Amino acid sequence: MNRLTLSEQFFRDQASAAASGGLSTVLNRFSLLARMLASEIMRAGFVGKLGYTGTTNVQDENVRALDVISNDTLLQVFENMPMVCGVASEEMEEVHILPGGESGKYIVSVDPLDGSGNVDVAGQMGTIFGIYRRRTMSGVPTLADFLQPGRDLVAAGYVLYGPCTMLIYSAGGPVNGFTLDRSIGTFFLTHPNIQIPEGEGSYSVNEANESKWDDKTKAVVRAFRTQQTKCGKRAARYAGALVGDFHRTLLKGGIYMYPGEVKKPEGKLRLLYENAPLAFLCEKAGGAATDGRQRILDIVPTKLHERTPLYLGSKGDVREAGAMLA
Ligand code: FBP
Repeated sequence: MNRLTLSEQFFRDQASAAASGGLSTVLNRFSLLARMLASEIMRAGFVGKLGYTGTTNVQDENVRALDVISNDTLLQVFENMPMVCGVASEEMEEVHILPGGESGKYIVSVDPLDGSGNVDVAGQMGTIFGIYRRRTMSGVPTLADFLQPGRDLVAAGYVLYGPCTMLIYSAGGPVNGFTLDRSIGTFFLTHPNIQIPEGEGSYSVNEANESKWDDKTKAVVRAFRTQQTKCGKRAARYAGALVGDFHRTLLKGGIYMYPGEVKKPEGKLRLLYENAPLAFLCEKAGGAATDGRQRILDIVPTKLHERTPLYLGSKGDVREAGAMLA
């Protein structure tokens, strides 16, 4: 079967986005990063890279060897790449200015290895990325170049490392899914123009956190759990990796929730390189994404590692959750 390759699709998107030519090159770098990390994850068990480094990151989370490897690989892939001037990463406290990228017109925000807690149980993991045009014209990018709302994303996507490696992205048009043929190291189009189903699927939330939620949040989750929602019955599914839970929701429908807590109203997930890129994809696929009250894509970050609650998935599900939280 003559399947479209990822590179061919990038060029088509670049033409339709009237992009200057840099965008497809930047997207191709994420394809390279995906293939490199897929290989690292496959070998981690054999080369003793499953464990912790003994350090903590800016999120005050224990850092695993693969977290460091993923971030180092990200920086390698974008070094000496004149289209990109800077990188924001979950694993780095400050933005990373790329040497020689001063004239680059894009910045990237990345969660290099999402769901890294799954690494030693061979669970799903992922990489999440967003691509913005810088706001300043040239020179060293400023924080303002990174603190942009998701509605200004030029492109966003994620890589899913699971039984197969997939790359799903949108450059402003349809959401297209590509599957890696490891034998030749090429991604092929397998899921064209993904549209999130309505009225079916699963609800996905870590219910062990229930005692930390306020009453309205408890009521929302209880309604889904007891199949009392107006938007239809849902199965319970939770992979413990945002990319895996979102990918299932995108293809099968339903809702993913990471609510805020009474003592941590901002929740756990990060706006810039987790919530906004996935919200961008979710809306392009016909779904919705909020923090429980407002559209994720309208939230302007004030800090690089800002967190927000996250409700994303089928429009009807997210709307019903929002109505109960109001
Ligand atoms: P990182 O692994 O990139 O820190 O992402 C956070 C995350 O692992 C998500 O992938 C996942 O959805 C969530 O945390 C799981 O959190 P919890 O263990 O509290 O349910």
